[in-house]
Amino acid sequence: MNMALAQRLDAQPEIGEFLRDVLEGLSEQQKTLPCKYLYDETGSRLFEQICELDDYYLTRTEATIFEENLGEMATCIGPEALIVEPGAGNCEKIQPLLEELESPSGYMPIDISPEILLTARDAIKERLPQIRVHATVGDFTQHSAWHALENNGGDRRVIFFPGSTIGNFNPEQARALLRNFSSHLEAGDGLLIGTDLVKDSVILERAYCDSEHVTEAFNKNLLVRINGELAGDFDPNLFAHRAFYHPLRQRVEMHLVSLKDQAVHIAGETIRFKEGETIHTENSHKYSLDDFHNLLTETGYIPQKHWCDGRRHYAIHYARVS
Ligand code: AVI
Repeated sequence: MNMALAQRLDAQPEIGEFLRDVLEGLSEQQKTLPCKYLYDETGSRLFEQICELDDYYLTRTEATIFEENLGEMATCIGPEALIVEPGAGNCEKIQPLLEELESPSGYMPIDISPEILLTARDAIKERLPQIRVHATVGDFTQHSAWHALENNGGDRRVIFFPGSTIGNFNPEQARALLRNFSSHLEAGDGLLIGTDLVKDSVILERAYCDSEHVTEAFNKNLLVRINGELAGDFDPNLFAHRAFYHPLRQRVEMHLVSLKDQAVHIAGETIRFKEGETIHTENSHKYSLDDFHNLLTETGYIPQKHWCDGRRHYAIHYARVS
């Protein structure tokens, strides 16, 4: 390992975790990189651009379902609920619902980034000064992030988890995450969650292999990030973006394909690629309505209602904790 990198690892332990995950993932038979690393500053900006693309129907469709059904959603949630949003980011999606709810008891965004969270908290306080905001910094996949809920005397809680984020967890992880959510709630508390539906593979593949090549830049940014943060020497031009729907696994897989036999160096380690070999960078699982209802039932919820768009591309589910 080179000296400069060793010093940075000492100063920034989170880079050590990134390096470990990268070297571990790239030493597997099927090379993989955890999709959470797609979201550095550039990756997050590219993801925002993806959400605006004509080909990426998810964000737009979900927003339409919210717009058309806010009243019914607010009725399902009921008065005086504390809304908890894991991975809240800029907290934009929740705002129309907060406005629609009858006297919500508060809003608790949980996010790993204190800067984004605090900016969002201030924006909500300005737009909705009557709402109590309890911003919580933490990784919602870790138990510690949920401590803030424990002292929340008696309020009914509703977890808000939009964006089909659940799709980026494999089925066992999704089951564990939904169980983790319900284990921090009580009977009668709720979950409002967005899921992308199984559909024609042409529509799915266009969404992840868009004609403006933004998803390609998003995927390849992972290599650029490794070069910048971990002293890597990937040539992104020697990898191609590939995204395809796997009908049996009901997921879109995103890969980076090596265009030739090549060796890449990361922090002094050599990683060899055969021509055509891939790095698997993300899964995006799609659920039928029945599959997702079963998953909710198995993880401690009673599905109450769901809303879809006219083309049945996307669904938002409300479920109560059993
Ligand atoms: C964040 N997540 C729900 C997106 C998805 O659709 O799986 C991430 C994404 N990857 C490529 N395009 C968008």
